[in-house]
Amino acid sequence: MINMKENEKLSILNHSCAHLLAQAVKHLYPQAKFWVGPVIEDGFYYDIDLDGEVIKEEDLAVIEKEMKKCAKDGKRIIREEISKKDALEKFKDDPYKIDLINRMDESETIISCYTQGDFTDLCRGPHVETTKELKHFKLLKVSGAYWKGDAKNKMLQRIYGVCYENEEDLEEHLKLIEEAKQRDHRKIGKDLDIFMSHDLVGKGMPLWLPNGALIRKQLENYIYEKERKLGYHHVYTPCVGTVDLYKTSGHWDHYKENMFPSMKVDEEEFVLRPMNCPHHMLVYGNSLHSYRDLPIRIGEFATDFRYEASGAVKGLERVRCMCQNDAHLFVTPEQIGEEFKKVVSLILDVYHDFGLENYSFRLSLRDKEDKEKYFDDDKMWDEAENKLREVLNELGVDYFEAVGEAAFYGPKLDVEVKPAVGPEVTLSTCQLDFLLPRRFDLSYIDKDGSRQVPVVLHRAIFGTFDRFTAFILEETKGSLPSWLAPVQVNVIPVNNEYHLDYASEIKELLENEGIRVEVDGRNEKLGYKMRESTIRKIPFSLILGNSERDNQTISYRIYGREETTTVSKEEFIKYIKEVVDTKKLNRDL
Ligand code: TSB
Ligand code: ZN
Repeated sequence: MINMKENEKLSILNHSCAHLLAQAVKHLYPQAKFWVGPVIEDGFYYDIDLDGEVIKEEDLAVIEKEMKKCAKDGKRIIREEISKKDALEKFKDDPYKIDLINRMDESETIISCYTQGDFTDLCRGPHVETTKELKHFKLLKVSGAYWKGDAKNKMLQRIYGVCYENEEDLEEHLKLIEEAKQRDHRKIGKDLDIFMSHDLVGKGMPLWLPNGALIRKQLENYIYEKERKLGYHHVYTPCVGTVDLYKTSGHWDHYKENMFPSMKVDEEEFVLRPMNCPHHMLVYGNSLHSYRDLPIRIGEFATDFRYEASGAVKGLERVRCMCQNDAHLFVTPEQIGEEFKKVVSLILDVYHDFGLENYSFRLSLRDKEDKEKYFDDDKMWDEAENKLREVLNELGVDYFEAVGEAAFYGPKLDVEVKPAVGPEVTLSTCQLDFLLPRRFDLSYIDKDGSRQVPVVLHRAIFGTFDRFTAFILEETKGSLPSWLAPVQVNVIPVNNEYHLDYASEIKELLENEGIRVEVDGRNEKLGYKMRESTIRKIPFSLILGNSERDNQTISYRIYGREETTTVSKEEFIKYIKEVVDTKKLNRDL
């Protein structure tokens, strides 16, 4: 999709279309007041205050019609420049415009307005010459948006739209939107019974249904084995901590706005934890360590709670209750490079296993000039940053350097992915930390007997099981590799009367081999059951009729393929076991 913000012509077109939208809304809803109407990556929006009236999706067509009518008039779009004083007078009845004017830079003594027909809006421009140029547009959706993005403010209505130079480009855009909708994990998650939400549980608190729980369990087993082989030690720690714990870690001062409020129980004041680092610091500190013991890798599949804005929560991708695939690695300063390399290698290894290719690395570094944000130890920062760069170059991975984006406690590497809908998100992360071990007074005894402070690497390979599951559902469009699929084999007897026994026998054989299998013994036509198997995206559908029963064979069809293959039942068992055990990707079947 073209980035509208980066294409000057499309940007002007979309911005002008936002004005056209406002003009049409003003005709239909005379009480409307307008906040801002910017161009975004994939079109434009306008935030509107309708004084209590609510615009629904079905109203968009009516607004669109009015827009077409306004555009047809072919009014010239006229720019006018006025003084700040005159602008304040002109818009005196519009608190939103007054707010905008007052927020303008002192240097902006001249303010521009654009008028088309009966509609004038405050705007820097530029715009198209006449409204006639606005022909190929579409309104896409409407949602609530707090004024200035602050939940304490009034809820405005945000109408989204898009505008192109020609109909073909618009059609192409709408097709991509439709495809993205189909690929959205919220739709797949619902269609395949993977997760649900309920108001009684709360926003951003998804419930994993049996199918989702099966997927998650496979992910857990998979990464647990990888980590165990790499020398990780897994722990279980409570998903609450006292406020004092988070004061010690510094989260209480620096991360409080992302935390749920505290609760008092007897004499203790608890918070639901937003991160697991403090608990793992205490686990490390529970025993004495020599330099010989390091690196020490403490892992946990740990539940965390974070306050995410209600407008930001999204399916499994952005939740308020999440489970991190977390670990904290305690290393000597000399071990930073080697350990970081192991983490990046693990990330690459895992992404390879899942066949993921659409991701990018982002290395966040400090801004050397910003002495306030970053703790002042240039030597330590330089060494660490150089080491991370070195490792990435050695591994031959491409990465983007984001200067000034490091946390105050150290540089980090993130893996970014693009969901079907919405902006990029971080999946894996590896963050260096020089401060936290100090705050917890952690140490190890060095070669010379001195007491040294370890460096910590925070890392999450899947990020959270929640976000990773969302992503993998979108990447595979719900057609998961067999080892992850909740049901791996669907056995379909051609005719229940004659073939159900054989189907049940095959089911038992497969089950004994650890395969997740179901028999579709409903009294429905074969075609119907096959279609259903496809809708459920089950990797293998077995079709068992007379020939299969009499010859003790199996005919199977792989999801998304046309052909049916017939093999002996022993051969099939061997085959499916190999597919599952080697975690074969669907494209390699
Ligand atoms: C890696 N303390 C570190 C940890 O040791 C930490 O918490 N890092 S984090 O804040 O970046 O979170 C780890 C990962 O959790 C992120 O990379 C991201 O993939 C995932 N994540 C963060 N917020 C959410 C959320 N609201 N919903 C789902 N996943 C999330
Ligand atoms: Zn951490």
